[in-house]
Amino acid sequence: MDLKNRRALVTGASSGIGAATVQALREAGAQVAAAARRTDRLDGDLNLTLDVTDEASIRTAVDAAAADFGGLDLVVNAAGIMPLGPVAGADTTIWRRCLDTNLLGMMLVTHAALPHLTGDARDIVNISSIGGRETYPGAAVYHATKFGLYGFSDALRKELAPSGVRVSVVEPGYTDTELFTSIGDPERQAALAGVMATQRNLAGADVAAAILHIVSRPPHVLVNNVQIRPSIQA
Ligand code: 8X3
Repeated sequence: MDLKNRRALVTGASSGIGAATVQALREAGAQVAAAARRTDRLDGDLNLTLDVTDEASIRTAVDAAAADFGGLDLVVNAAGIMPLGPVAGADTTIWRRCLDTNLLGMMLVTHAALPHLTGDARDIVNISSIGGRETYPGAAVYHATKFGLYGFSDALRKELAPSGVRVSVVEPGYTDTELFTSIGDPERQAALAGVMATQRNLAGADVAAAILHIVSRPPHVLVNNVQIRPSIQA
């Protein structure tokens, strides 16, 4: 797969699907700006500090990537957290953080990047989840963000189609990442980690391979959504 001449920005690039995507895109020849709060863990051609809950940080990072590469062709919104726990009695500050990270952060990164998407093949890939289509008790706020991501992306795809910018949503199931321990109720996290340890989950690289497939299609092919899950989650 040859992605030479593609200039990419990946958020959430310090771990999990974001980090695997940085690696896969670079191996395919793309120039990659890796962005996250934890810059010591980044491995891009360009490493940028980015807190997606902070609009000024978003504008600074996106503008820096575009300035360094002379524009952008591809944005992968992979920053995300998953609070676990019931709605009743929840710490609502965590709700705000989840909405700001998973939903508003993705929207603002996209907004900041759009004027810089100047190449011939241009893509926005938003990382959702099986949890953007199906729900489980104890993850209501996470589901709200991922259902919201789907709605935003679906409408944006129609808005941008005439301009040639493609918008795709990737919906992974259980993936071995830090997502499940990102925030929230430690007991539920431990229970989920226990379940995940007993089964063969996706690796970040499995999801990155789906992203590479999407962005390497010829311009007349638009992949709306890819749902990908471990076989045991069928
Ligand atoms: C989390 C994956 O399968 O629990 O985004 O919804 S799943």
